[in-house]
Amino acid sequence: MTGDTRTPAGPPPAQPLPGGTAVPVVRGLPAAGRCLVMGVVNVTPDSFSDGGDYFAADAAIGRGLELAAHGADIIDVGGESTRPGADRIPAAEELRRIGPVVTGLAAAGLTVSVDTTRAVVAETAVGAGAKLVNDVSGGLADPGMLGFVAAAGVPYVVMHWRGHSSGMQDRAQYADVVREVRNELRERVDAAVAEGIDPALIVIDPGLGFAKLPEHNWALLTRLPEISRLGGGAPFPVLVGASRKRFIGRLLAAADGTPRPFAGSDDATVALTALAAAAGAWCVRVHAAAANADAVRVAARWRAAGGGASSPAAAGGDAAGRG
Ligand code: PMM
Repeated sequence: MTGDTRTPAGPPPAQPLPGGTAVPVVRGLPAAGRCLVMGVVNVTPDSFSDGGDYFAADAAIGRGLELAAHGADIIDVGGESTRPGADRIPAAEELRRIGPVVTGLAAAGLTVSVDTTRAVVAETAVGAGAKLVNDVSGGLADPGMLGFVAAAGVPYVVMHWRGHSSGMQDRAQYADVVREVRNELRERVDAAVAEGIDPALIVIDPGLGFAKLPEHNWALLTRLPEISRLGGGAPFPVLVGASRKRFIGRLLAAADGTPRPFAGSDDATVALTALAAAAGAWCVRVHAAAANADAVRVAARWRAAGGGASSPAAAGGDAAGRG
């Protein structure tokens, strides 16, 4: 077991709420005193729920503006589909897809995140105004990624990942999913810090649906405070990406077992947003913003009134659960 790597910079500062609870603040990103909402713009022809809808740059920029108008605090722009089984695209194509969209949304004054595993794409996006690098591989896919992020000094999402989408579901094998995801995330955080990334700029993400079966996703969702501490120490901010994922469709399956299509899973996504935010999540990544923006406000008020886990730190390691 490795030690707490955040001692040089300490845990991320927290913003107090009326009830004594706190949500983490990440330097350079919005601080709202509540869980943030990240709206998704997939500039892809083949993403799971919205593939093809925003493939043209104008449509993607319009969608980003609409999500912001609906209450998204951050707009996450991605050019490569990560749905299970997806094949990779060349970096040049990924750059062609996201470049004008990041430029357009940043020029409009929005806080833009780039969803990429490639250093060259992250670098171009940050040059075009992106404020956050969201790397679903946690630095595993491209050996140049951690060095770039360290040099750029931008916030970085380290997601739990076990391999590219084409074969990842074969890797959904765990004896204790929470412990293993936590330990694997800690290894990636340690690697990021060793490359020079400021621990206060690191956000962690359990990677729902990435090398995970539904039962793995549910176990991770219910133990976010424990995951945020990576097994010990002060909590990292946690990003949760449950929106429209297949495990929700399976939960809501018809009587004959047919999974609910993603378009019918937005209400359940909102329910998960409220639960995750009440448990202390820093941000939720969602495809539809308005109802999720309401849900994070409900959760903030809930926490301020003393409901739910009081903070990730307070609840960490409480395996017995809370009543
Ligand atoms: N999920 C997808 C893409 N990017 N990024 C983070 N940090 N966390 C996630 O869970 C995540 C992600 C896949 O979802 P989509 O293709 O339906 O948008």
